[in-house]
Amino acid sequence: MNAAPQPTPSITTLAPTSAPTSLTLTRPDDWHLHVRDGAAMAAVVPHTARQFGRAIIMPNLRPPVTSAAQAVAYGERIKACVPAGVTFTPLMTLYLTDNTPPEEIARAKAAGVVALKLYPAGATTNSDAGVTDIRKTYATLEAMQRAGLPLLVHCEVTDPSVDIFDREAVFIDEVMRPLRRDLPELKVVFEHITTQDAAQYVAQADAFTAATITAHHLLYNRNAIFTGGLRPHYYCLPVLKREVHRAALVKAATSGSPKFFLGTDSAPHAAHLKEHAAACAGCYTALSAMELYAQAFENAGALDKLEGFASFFGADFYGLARNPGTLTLKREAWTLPESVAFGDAQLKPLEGGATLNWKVV
Ligand code: OTD
Ligand code: ZN
Ligand code: ZN
Repeated sequence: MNAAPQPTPSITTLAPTSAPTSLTLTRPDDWHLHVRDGAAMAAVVPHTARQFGRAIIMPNLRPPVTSAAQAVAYGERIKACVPAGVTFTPLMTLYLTDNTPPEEIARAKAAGVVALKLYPAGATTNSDAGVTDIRKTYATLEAMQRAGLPLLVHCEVTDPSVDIFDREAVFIDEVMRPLRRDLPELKVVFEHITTQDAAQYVAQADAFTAATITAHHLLYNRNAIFTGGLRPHYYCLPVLKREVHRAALVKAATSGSPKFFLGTDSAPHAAHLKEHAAACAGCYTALSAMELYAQAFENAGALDKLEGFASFFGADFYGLARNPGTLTLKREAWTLPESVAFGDAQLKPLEGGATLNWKVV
């Protein structure tokens, strides 16, 4: 059934006069982040390190990060981009392929790698080396289950005959349910959920299954991509869905359930490759991540639920200590820059040029 057309949600609403003017949280973590490499990485890492104590670093470089040794080297390159005096720890992941040897899991665990990432081949940016059939990886997944290393999953089928708006829901039945049946004690994170189907699936699953939710999927429905012209900065994968799904994600994120936690999926691309006939997928939100989440939670009247979502539940699921220290946001109108330097290119943050209500102090 088609819902009535909905306006694109405006991210800012007027706060009631009784609303808090500042918000102090245990220092949050970002459980899903892309930082790229080289000069691009040097431009974006400080944005995340300013707000978050840790971030799970996605391994979809070219070539992908497939071994423990590559992950350790990449982690060192990231640490070299953290501004002096700032404490920030990148949490490294490996890119699962059809050929990841089960023996790599012990090496990964020993090297401090925290998870492996499953990209169905062709599902998103730099996923060509991804998994063609999950059953090919079962010996490695069994080693992960034994080692307690979580599997992070981009949950979309890639069959071109499946409508792009249905790919997540179809993945639940075709891949997720069999996976959960075959490896019930493998910790699995359903990354960047975008549908009511996924929110319900995760809410009803057992404690071995959790999900991350991005700020952009909480703030916008798919109308945002088509408002006043084609808007490539709102294009990401999995693509924004209709309003009923956005509302379900807000309900999940603000429910207080420890199965849902913060993962920005901030995915920087040079502006000229976003504003292109074949625009790259990905929204850059790291520059104002906590400000965007605070707005989404405030719009839902649930600022009191932000700390669990941003600072507690992810660490608890991964079996890591919660961060020491705090982060304070102030209610203060400020204008997000339209663009920032990105190596030799420019990077346009989502909502660049807009006025935000919350500001990280
Ligand atoms: N989605 N873009 C990217 C990754 C994510 O699926 C994702 O995790 C990217 O550019 O790396 C995007 O739209
Ligand atoms: Zn993904
Ligand atoms: Zn991602």
